[in-house]
Amino acid sequence: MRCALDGEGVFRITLNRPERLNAFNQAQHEGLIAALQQAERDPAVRCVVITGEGRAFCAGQDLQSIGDMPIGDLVRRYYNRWIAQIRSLEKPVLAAVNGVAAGAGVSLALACDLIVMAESAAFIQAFARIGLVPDSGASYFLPRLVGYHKAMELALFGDRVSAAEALSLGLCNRVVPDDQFEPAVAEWAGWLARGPRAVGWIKRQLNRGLERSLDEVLALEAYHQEIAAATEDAREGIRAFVERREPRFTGR
Ligand code: T3D
Repeated sequence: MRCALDGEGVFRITLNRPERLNAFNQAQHEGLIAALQQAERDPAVRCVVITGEGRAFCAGQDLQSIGDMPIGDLVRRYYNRWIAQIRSLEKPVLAAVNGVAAGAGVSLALACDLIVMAESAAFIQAFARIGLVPDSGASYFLPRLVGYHKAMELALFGDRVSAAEALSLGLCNRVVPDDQFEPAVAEWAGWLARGPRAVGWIKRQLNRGLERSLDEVLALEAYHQEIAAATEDAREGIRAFVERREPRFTGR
């Protein structure tokens, strides 16, 4: 796992086991959990990018070194933990899917708030192909994104979904030619890092919107609007609109 924070507040987490297509072993799980904790605690971090080293994003569980831990414990202790961390982190998390993602590697991307795919990247719901079931949130994310029947097709057949098809299915936000991938990721990440204090509340609202009743979401929106309106960034945003210029947000 490699982590780097740039001057704009973009914290880049790079899965770094390219010889195994960045498949998860215990050290990689622990590295990702620690990196996400660091992103949560450090106020200088304004946006997180998760990507893979080499030609793959992530091939899911390392099938050559599952270790001694019972699989249920492995899922509960590691996969469930970092999926929940990504969703509850009140900072935007961008998946930069540089290459193929399989199994829990797809779930890692789908748990993120925005997904940019390189044109040559692909998603594979590999679980059933090896006799396992979707985990790490795949059963939650997939039907919400593509509908029940398409989710069943993807989960049961495990076919390779190209980046272009992923885009048309709503499984990613954007597909970029391979030679423009890094600049496109940097542009989006920089824009997110320069966003207002309200970004974390927007993320919380949309997550609640997936699960809660309309009444509960309306109440949460009203509460967040109260505290968002009291931030320096909201004052700056309104001032910038009146003065016909771009706002300069500071995250306060
Ligand atoms: O089990 C539990 O603990 C529960 C949790 C489950 C979560 C899951 O993620 S289950 C799903 C696990 N993942 C897979 O089933 C995907 C396995 N990999 C593939 O199907 C293919 O590698 C890809 C479609 C991703 C890419 O294919 P290709 O042809 O581009 O590459 P390759 O030749 O298959 O792989 C390149 C190397 O990476 C190769 O090693 P080698 O021969 O060069 O030494 C291959 O063994 C290795 N590799 C790829 N994926 C994994 C892997 N090694 C270990 N684990 C992997 N998942």
